[in-house]
Amino acid sequence: MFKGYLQLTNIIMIDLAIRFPQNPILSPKNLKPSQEGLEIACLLNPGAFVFDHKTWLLIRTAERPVQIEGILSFPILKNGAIEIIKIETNDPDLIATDSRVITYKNADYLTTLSHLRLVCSDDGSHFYEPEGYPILYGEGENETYGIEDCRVALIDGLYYLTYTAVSEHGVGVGMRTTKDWKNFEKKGMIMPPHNKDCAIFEEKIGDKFYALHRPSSVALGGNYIWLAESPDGVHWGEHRCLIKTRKNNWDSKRVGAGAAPIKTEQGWLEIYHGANDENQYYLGAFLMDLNDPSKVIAQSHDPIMAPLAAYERHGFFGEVVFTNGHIVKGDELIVYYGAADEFVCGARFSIKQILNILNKQ
Ligand code: MAN
Repeated sequence: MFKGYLQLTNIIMIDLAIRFPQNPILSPKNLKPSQEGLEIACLLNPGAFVFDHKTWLLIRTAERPVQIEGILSFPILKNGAIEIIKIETNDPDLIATDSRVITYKNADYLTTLSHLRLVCSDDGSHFYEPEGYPILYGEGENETYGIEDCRVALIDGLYYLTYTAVSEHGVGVGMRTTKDWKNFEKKGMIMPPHNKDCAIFEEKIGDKFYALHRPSSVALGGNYIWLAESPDGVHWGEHRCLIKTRKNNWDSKRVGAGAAPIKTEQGWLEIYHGANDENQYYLGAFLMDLNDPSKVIAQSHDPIMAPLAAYERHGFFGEVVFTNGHIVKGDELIVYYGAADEFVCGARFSIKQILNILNKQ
């Protein structure tokens, strides 16, 4: 049974997504763990880009040791090497109610350690691991709990990778750049904790770079989408709040940008995720002014995609559709997404159809 929004509306929902018939296009069993003793628990939330005439995905690959009854074990990075932490599941100091995160003796940990894996495809639906390209791992003290959910923006021949960098210090936005996907330049943490879901516009407006990002505020404020400007794509300022959560709606608890905004005649179209109080994740859309993206012109009232398919409802963390990667081909928007935090899937949308359902602000 669906919880929350879907139950409230009490209707059989359909959405605007035309799911790939071969979904999920990649599951944990399709790739090899990065080292012996680990298993891939989830393949999810791929960044997407075109390189060398192929479609590429940069997939969040979440690993953990093969679990043994009565013991919860998970990896962290220490001095570049993997260290396994083991806790007895009946330990009174352990809080493990969410499959993604645990609290032990007042410290928070992730149950899996994520790295980023490259796969490519000639047809956009059958992907394979190419030879000679690196796996991207967390590096340094801000990435000891892994790197996740990478957005890829191509600007003037340079790919900007913005990803979630996790460590005991918190969750922030890390950046690396590359031209050839073999050599990478590290730009460090560009937005400090708590921040994630950073999507850079693939074109400068005036002479400035723009990005959407999602700081979280615990007391005042919330999990809202903000806009920032930059002279060089690395250093960000002039932050402005654009999109807030909406009470009693599918995006009541948190919202966050998907991949780079899509340039249309009507404005910059952004696909975003929204989660409700039951932690169900949906996709929606909003439109920003072409010349001044701090002006939101329109937003979807209902989701454009809901976790309806079995592989979106059941998995590592069920009832989730989450995107941080897409490819645009004329009116066709191919959204790559993580389903139930466990599988990589694809869906097609018509950009015109999305624009048509947006409500003017
Ligand atoms: C949330 C979820 C997890 C993720 C952590 C850290 O708990 O999105 O999937 O691992 O944040 O980013």
